[in-house]
Amino acid sequence: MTEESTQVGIVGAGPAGLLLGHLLHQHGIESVVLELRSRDYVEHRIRAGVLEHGTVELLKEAGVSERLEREGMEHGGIELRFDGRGHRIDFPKLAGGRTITVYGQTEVVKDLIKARLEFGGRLLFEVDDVSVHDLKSDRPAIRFTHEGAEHELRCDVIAGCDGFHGICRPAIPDGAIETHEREYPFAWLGVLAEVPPSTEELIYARHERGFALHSMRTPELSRFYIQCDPDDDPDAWSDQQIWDELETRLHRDGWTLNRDGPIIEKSVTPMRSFVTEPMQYETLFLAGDAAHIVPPTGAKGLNLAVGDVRELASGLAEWYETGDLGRLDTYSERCLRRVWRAEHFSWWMTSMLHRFPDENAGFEERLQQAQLDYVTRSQAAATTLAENYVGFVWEQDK
Ligand code: RFL
Ligand code: PHB
Repeated sequence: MTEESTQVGIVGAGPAGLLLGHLLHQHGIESVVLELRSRDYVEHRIRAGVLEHGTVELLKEAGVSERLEREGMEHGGIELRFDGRGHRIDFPKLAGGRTITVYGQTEVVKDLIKARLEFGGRLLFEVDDVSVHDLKSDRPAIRFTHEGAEHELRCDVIAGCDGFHGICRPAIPDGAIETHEREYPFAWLGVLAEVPPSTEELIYARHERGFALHSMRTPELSRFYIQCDPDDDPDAWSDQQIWDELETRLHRDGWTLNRDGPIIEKSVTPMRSFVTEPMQYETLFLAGDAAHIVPPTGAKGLNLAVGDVRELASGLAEWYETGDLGRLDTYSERCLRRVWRAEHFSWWMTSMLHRFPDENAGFEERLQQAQLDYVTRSQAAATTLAENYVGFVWEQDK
């Protein structure tokens, strides 16, 4: 077994792990990032597309925004579409001038991998049999195999950035953390299509057949989501069926859906809310999807992951620079306040826009209509949506 050491051992090269490694490097802290999948796989896994104002600012400060600034599409609002009509939520007007940027998570991941390799940071793809040990000691370890050889990496702390299905959270002993979970009785069929977007801004549509979302990646690539059954096989959805369903659910008088192009990717994503409390066990810190999941309706998952690692990097930097554990010790508390705000917002958006296969469906539907009516007519309600969508910031954090 090869023995190595570093300051921070990072499990997972998604946005959380890669950005943490980058921020630590900026503070002169060494890390090793270990990733289960291949580079090609993580660079092509299609996921989030909406970056909050604060996420964009952080990527700029971290010096990894060159392509984002060139190719990212800044949006000043979204459209809520229901009963065949559209209603715009104006972000800058309602949320203190702030906007969002549409830029694929895959692009963020590519930019972060490139930056890490440029500064010579260690990043191993296709590691296997990853396990964490001695979490209660001051030199915890990560064991793994890479290219057929066994390794042990000793660290000061371990960052569990290995997503919802990772190994870090399950390594925490029973009773040391609490989890809160809700599963929704529907899923999203996500589709990437080679057609120019039929809209300048994202459209969130509520329809009696279920929710639909029109998003985008580039001026030539559209991204769509359709509420579906969690057991649906994406391949059982024909292109024709997908386009017909989008056309029906996104219908608005005088608007046409550009459906003249191939669908190049489709997948089904389950919807859940999940929170781990606290997000730390001894020398193991959880960040991003390893610690919490939101349904994607609020576009919060990636942004929460970024918020966590910003907090973790500054806590670690303070500890290494001054020996003071104050900030690191309050990591979980600081994160969970932001996490629960996003959990509530994501649940609220999901509840307002989806069709619930429920025995109280009629009642639920009237409540949704009342809520949508309120959000699109009351400036106070629209402000709530806008300030959460662009990323809510507490007064003392400004
Ligand atoms: P990730 O991206 O899942 O990365 C975890 C990494 O860990 C690796 N891994 C391991 N590595 C080593 N050893 C092991 N044993 C390992 N087990 C796993 C995995 O291979 C992976 O590379 O988590 P991270 O970094 O916390 O990032 C979180 C985001 O990926 C996620 O929250 C977002 O994609 C959620 N999300 C959205 N978030 C937004 O902010 N805005 C959006 O518009 C948005 N849209 C979405 C979304 C998620 C979606 N899906 C597919 C769930 C739309 C969808 C459809
Ligand atoms: C996306 O473009 O992938 C996207 C946009 C908004 C969401 C979720 C996903 O709420």
